[in-house]
Amino acid sequence: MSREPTRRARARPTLVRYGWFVSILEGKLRKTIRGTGIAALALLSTTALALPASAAPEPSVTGVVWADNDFDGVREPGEAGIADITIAAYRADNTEVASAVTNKAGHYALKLSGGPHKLRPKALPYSRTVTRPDVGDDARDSDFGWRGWETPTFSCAPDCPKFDLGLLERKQDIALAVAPAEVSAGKGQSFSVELTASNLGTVPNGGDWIEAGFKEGLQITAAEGDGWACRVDPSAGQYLFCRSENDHDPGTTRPVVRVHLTPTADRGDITMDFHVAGFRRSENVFANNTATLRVRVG
Ligand SMILES: [Ca+2]
Ligand SMILES: [Ca+2]
Ligand SMILES: [Ca+2]
Repeated sequence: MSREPTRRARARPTLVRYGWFVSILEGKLRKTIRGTGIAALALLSTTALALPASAAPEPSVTGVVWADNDFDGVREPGEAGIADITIAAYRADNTEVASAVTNKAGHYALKLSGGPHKLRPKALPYSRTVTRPDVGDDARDSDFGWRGWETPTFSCAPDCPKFDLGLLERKQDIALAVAPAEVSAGKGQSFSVELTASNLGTVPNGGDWIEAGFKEGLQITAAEGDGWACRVDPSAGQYLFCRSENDHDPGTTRPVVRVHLTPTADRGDITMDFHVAGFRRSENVFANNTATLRVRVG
């Protein structure tokens, strides 16, 4: 016969300890509920027996939602937590599996097991938006993406990751600049200028367009730029219309649009306004949405 202990024998010390643990629990419970009846005792004994099995805590995904006042994507001292923001967990097919509301300090905790999951704020007040994601130091940066406001997909096996979310004021602001802004040219003498659209706000744009109206004495002959689709049509109300559907993140500029022009007047002081606007929202209320070109002819 082998001298190796059998599987059952090896397991016995654990069972003995387990039995002792249950006995202690039941003893305490009996003291506590003395006189409350056999039925209650039986119920509580069952509860006590179940305790060791559920002793391992369920994994939680945690994080903090904070006010990223300086829009740098990381949390500094003085940037407070934000309460009452609902963070929800979703399966890949967008079925919601859990949600939690941030406390006074901005902290949330979602009990989750398995995966894959992703997190998303369930709704944000309209005045707020999500700060720039994943700028570096993961212990302090915001982890929810700009497109869709979602975290990467993750699994809680064995531990859940930590996801923080920086919020700031929603500000939509696209600026347009023209260079050079002043040109001197004779009749029939072609020249070109460059238009630059910048996102000065806190919200990524899905697309922008630039336009200019007809102006007596100054002809637009062509326009082009990387990622831009341009149309030049003097017979239309929009002399120039260029659109780009590439993403335009806050703090960045799009590739320039080069506009080719030719004076048709003998002489004069002509101004032409170019405007920029963003897709899917009105972006025509800011003064810097317009760039003015001045052409001295003659
Ligand atoms: Ca910050
Ligand atoms: Ca990160
Ligand atoms: Ca982080």
